[in-house]
Amino acid sequence: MTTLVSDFRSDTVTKPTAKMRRAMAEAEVGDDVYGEDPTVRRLEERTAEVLGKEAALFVPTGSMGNQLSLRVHARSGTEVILEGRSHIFHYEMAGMAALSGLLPRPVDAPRGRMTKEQVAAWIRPETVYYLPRTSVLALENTHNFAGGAVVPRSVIDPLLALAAEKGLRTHLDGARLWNAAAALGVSEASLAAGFDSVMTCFSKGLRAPVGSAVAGSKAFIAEARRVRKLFGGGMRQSGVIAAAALVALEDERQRLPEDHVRAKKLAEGLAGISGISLDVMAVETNIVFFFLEGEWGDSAAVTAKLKSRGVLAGAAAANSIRMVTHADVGDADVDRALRAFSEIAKGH
Ligand code: TLP
Repeated sequence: MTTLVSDFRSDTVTKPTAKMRRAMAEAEVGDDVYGEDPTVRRLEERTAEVLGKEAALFVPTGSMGNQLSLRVHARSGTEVILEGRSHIFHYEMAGMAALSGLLPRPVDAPRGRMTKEQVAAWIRPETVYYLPRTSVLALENTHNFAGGAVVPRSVIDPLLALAAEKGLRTHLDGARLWNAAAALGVSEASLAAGFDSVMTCFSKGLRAPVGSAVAGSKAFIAEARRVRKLFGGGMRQSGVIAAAALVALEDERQRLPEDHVRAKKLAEGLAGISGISLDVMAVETNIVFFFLEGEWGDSAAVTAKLKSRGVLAGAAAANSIRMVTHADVGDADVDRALRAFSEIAKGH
């Protein structure tokens, strides 16, 4: 697909498909705060099934899903262990502190893969009464700011075993769990197994206009429903948006490998340009992170030059850029982006 602008800022920019729009127009709805929206109920049941959990709850955003999960799992004044570049830590407005009185304890892990030893070192000893308690261990899969890195079961299992041994609750930020499952060729349920709660988004690579879900035990979801209301997320005829999310869930997962192939192609092209530092092997899903060296200068200036060539990319830090592939960028957009980078590198 060739468009006027090639938008690689995020997979959140995807527009709903014609089928989603039709489903939205025709959705059977009711007041979901009264539990009367049949489309929301269908989405929740189907999501629980796909994630291998007892129940699920539709929430407006991934951030709300993460934050309400932490609120349900942890008492105020306790600590949450999570990866240092995780979305919950960096991009949710210090939500766990502001909304739930929780203190994050970040662990820096390459590729977002925390080890049992790293996490064990941050768990507070129950025997010392004057230390805060550790309540939750949170993982992210795929790990967005580790470049869409996949976290396999070989990394997850020892962490969940440690959490069980130490009595911690576990949460998975699976905003892009769909991409992790596609990249590994396994089911989403197999990657969600063992976590007390899982958040996932329909609004990213799956192209729904709005919406995420949390899943877990029936008891967890009953509490999560209360906290969703507390956080202002009780929605009314939300079947209108759940209808699009249902189409996303059924139709869009099989398409994700295409995005991964394009991300790889983009990464290979970029790695061949002088002054761009990028590990092509580390590109496992739809996110490409890279660093600019030498002559390139500031990433904000580079993204401005890209924009004037019809290519949108995200300046992730002073010298790094994030580009994300999705359904609304095709091969021609990748070519255009690579052409734009080559021109900028040559100083044209
Ligand atoms: N990620 C967005 C930005 O907020 C960075 C993006 O463009 O990638 N968990 C993960 C891993 C995420 O990447 C995101 C959104 C969220 C949670 C939050 O989802 P929303 O935006 O629905 O609150």
